[in-house]
Amino acid sequence: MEFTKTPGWLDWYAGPSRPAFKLPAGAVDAHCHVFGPGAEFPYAPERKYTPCDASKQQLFALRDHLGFARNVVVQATCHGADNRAMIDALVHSHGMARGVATVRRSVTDRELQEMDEAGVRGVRFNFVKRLVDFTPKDELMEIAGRVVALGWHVVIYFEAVDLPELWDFFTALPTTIVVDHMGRPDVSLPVNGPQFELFVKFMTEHPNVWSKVSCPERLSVTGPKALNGERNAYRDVVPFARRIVDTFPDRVLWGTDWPHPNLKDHMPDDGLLVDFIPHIATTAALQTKLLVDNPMRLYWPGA
Ligand code: 0GY
Repeated sequence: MEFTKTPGWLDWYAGPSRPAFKLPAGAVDAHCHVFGPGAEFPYAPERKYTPCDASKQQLFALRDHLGFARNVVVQATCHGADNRAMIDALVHSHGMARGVATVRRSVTDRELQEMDEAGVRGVRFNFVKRLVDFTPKDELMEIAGRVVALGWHVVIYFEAVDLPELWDFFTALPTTIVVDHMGRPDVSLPVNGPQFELFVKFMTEHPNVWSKVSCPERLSVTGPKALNGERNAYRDVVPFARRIVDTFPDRVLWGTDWPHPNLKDHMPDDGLLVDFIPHIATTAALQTKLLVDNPMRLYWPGA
């Protein structure tokens, strides 16, 4: 099937620079996606955007270029609950990728079991209104109750202003919870202001909550511009991500978010994104937890 990309939507950045920061051996890119290719894995009819294709081969080439060993491929909303493209990437990764799926309550136990065998380890609940239509919370709770038996976790994606309303639902989930992109704080507000304090409280009071300290390119107001010619892009996001890494070093993950859906203003150089890491995880010990120990514990326990 032929698909036409949503107008204004930027293509992912071909030819990323080589990072100056050398990733620790065994580093995991714990948040990335594949898109299609649409001719092989059609985009979902209910999607809110049509991306440009971003194949598993291109994802694996980026992994090798940047120096990662493994990927966690997260189901993107443009594929709805049709997980075939993501699962195909897992199956062709030779065990070097795990997945996070989107499922509906109609999913069968057998389908969940097959996903588990392919390497799926979680489901994603998305509350970002521009990306998805509303799914009733009782349906999501029912799904969480089923996947807990498989040892899976729930990935949640929401915006900071919505955390108060979602709090009771999130804190009732029976699984480990992984928050995408620190719950999307407004980084023009103070890092110790009420909005981000609520997120810190969420993690402090609930030891089953983890956070991806990823996506500075989406959160940043100052943008990719570096100071003094250094590779220090997205500086306004640093205090937020650094606070989470320093406070919860054993419950943080990092990912590129390649191929960066829905970006219109600028498309990040993934090499520059990797160079963001030492600004938020400032010691070798923190970097190893963020990039190796934590994702391995969650996605490849015992490996
Ligand atoms: C991300 C962020 C976004 C999109 C999706 O599944 C998706 O379509 O997650 C976004 O637009 O903020 O993590 O990929």
